[in-house]
Amino acid sequence: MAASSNTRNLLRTCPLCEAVCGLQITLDQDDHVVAVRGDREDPFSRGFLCPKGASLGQLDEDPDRVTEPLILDRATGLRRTATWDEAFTLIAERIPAIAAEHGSQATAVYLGNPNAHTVAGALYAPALIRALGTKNLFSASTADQMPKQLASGLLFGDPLAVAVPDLDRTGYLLMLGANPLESNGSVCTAPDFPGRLEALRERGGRLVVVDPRRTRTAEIADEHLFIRPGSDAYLLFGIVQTLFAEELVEVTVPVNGLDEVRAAAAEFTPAAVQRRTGIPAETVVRLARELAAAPNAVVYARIGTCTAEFGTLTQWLVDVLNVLTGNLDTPGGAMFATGAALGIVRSKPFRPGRWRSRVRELPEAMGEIPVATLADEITTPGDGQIRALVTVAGNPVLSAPNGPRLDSAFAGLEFMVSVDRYVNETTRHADVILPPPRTLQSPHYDFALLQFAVRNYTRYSRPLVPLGDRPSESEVVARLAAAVSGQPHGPEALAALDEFVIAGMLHRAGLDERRPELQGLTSTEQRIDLMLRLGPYGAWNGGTLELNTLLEQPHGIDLGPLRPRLPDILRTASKRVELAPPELLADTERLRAALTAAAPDVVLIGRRHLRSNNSWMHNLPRLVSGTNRCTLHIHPDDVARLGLGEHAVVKSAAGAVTVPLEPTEAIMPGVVSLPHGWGHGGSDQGVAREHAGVSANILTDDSVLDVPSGNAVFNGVPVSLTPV
Ligand SMILES: Nc1nc2c(c(=O)[nH]1)N[C@H]1C(S)=C(S)[C@@H](COP(=O)(O)OP(=O)(O)OC[C@H]3O[C@@H](n4cnc5c(=O)[nH]c(N)nc54)[C@H](O)[C@@H]3O)O[C@H]1N2
Ligand SMILES: Nc1nc2c(c(=O)[nH]1)N[C@H]1C(S)=C(S)[C@@H](COP(=O)(O)OP(=O)(O)OC[C@H]3O[C@@H](n4cnc5c(=O)[nH]c(N)nc54)[C@H](O)[C@@H]3O)O[C@H]1N2
Ligand code: SF4
Ligand SMILES: [Mo]
Repeated sequence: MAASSNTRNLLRTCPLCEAVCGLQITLDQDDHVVAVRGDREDPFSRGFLCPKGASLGQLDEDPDRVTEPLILDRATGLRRTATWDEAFTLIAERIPAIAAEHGSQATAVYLGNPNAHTVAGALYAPALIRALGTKNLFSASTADQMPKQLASGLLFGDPLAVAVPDLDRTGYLLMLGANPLESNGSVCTAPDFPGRLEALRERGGRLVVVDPRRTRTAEIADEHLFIRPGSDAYLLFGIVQTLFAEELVEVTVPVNGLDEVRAAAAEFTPAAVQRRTGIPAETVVRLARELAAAPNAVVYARIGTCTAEFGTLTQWLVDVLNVLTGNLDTPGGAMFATGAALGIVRSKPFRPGRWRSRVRELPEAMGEIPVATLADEITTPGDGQIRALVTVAGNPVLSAPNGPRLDSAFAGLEFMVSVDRYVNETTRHADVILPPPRTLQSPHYDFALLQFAVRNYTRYSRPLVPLGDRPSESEVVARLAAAVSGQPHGPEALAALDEFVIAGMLHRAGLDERRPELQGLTSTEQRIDLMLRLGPYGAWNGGTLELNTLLEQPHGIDLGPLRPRLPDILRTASKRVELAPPELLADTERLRAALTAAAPDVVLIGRRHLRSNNSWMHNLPRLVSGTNRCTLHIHPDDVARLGLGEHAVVKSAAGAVTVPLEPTEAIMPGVVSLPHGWGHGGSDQGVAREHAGVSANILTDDSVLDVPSGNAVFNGVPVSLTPV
């Protein structure tokens, strides 16, 4: 549709999930969104759009969102609006004082998921962490993909070197614990994931889905295998064992540790693991043969297998299998993307566990401490107890295990700041809430997600709507960083920080004198320009890309299919893939011990729905309308066996909830599923409150972790069910 005289069509990347779809947004003369369509000329997303992307306009101007800084009066529990100066001045009074009295370890940061989708999160949150000078860094990563990053760090020497399935060229995809028909894909950036799976099948390829539920993705697969929650490492070990036993191993990349892997797998024969997984031994043997025989094949596993008791072992075995079948770093196998913007250049091999958390002595990974121990660090007295917390784009009360414990821990903080667009279950505890502007007022570049893309691609979007007199989110976070470290925290803090970063990058590249050549309207854009120029395709690195190239091609630029990256991408000391890292071999003991453990009668897992996104899209009537989504999926046999009615009380070691049941044969007997991100009873969001639901993280247990990564365990939680 052409824009009428009163409207205009603009282009922007969708920031709502990892699929990075190009959008064409129609705005009226007052900058309100009239329509959102998929951008057909985007070479990567080719017009794909999902219901969330279509709702971007309503989300952007949700009447319940926060538009001005809010300051909480703790005595009355009331919030008042404040000016930006007032808000930053209060922060500058409080946080440096707490750090001066109790040390910088008394401060902490929690970064939530949308930081992976904002320029502010990518470019300015690191400055905030540095400014606080604390090792108390927590994020949604330890409730999500940390096991994958830890395994990649140990295998390849770099936790950012994550191999993704080469979806468009593979002939065989074994997918575990992912449901891209609802999620649109994760740690595998692939707009129109459903269409790409369809294309795989159309070209004669095979899709096998392993999931305790027959999901929408399982429905379109050639084969679906039900698996007992938390047992994927056993299944993958069974396949590894078969490959060795049948001499099907064919390694095509330089590796160390092959013999150690063979020895570790020896006892996990398909027959030995079948009781634990529920998958017959002959199926495991067949999967091994199929993976070995396919001209190209790839194993991909996601959140269902990460947020589980053996998350890191599972993620490790995924790439072990990709290596053993000759499918790592080859077209149609598991490959590494080449993002256009210069990322973090690691010189030394990745090493986890450089320090431990204070209370539970959990190892750090990538500078982070597990979010599952955030409540411990706030509530346990002593030197280094967290007294001040900054959250940016996160809702850990609903997203972290044992959320109610965090809820009361946050209430006991001396001072809390949240950068967020809503007053929600987490930010209601904040002394100061600093809102980001509208999404359409923010620039967009996918620094992280394009490193995990199934095709090399780049796209930059300028803000579509002017900021007016309010700060960008980048400025908010830059000023916050200044305020917490006692620096001048006016608007000039943003350019000052950018100049500092740009000068450092230019200096390291030996290009100091080229500062005047950087382009862009803002200092943020000049940083992006520099990252593009120094990146793998960059004008200052033998290529042609710079910000202007991207501005001239607003639909995005296709940079071609994934290319082999080994050995350059390796940061291991040996410059080989370290197939048998000692940390992971050690953890196989835990797996071995659990092989014969008694299985709980019923276990809980999660699930996602296309119209929902974690905890923060439940305030849009068009996304929450229709049937209640916060129901417990349960097999009808279990309903009968346990004598349940329409509702049940679900109890775990951590807590109990009452939920409506949704009996379905699409879930295994002995497994129940509840989506997370609900439980908005105390929310300030009117629509979300009407569709409150209950939080799955009342049931999840913060004392149970994936040991190597410290990642939260959301799947395979033992529960009992009783009638209401
Ligand atoms: N039981 C269970 N728990 C889970 C999961 C599960 O599968 N099961 N999944 C886990 C996973 S994978 C994740 S990633 C985490 C997510 O954990 P979190 O990131 O803590 O939670 P979200 O619900 O994504 O909250 C995002 C917050 O960012 C705010 N926000 C949205 N856009 C912006 C923006 O542009 N700027 C700013 N400043 N704020 C913004 C929203 O209002 C909301 O408060 O949850 C985890 N928790
Ligand atoms: N619509 C929508 N899209 C989203 C999100 C959302 O909330 N809603 N969240 C975004 C985020 S933050 C993330 S991280 C991604 C996640 O993206 P995905 O990884 O695709 O997430 P899910 O759709 O939850 O699919 C996980 C699947 O794992 C299965 N599962 C549970 N336990 C096990 C197990 O032990 N073994 C196996 N093999 N399977 C298991 C579940 O039944 C479920 O079908 O989605 C992103 N996209
Ligand atoms: S799939 Fe993800 S990126 Fe694409 S329109 Fe939907 S929410 Fe946006
Ligand atoms: Mo996530």
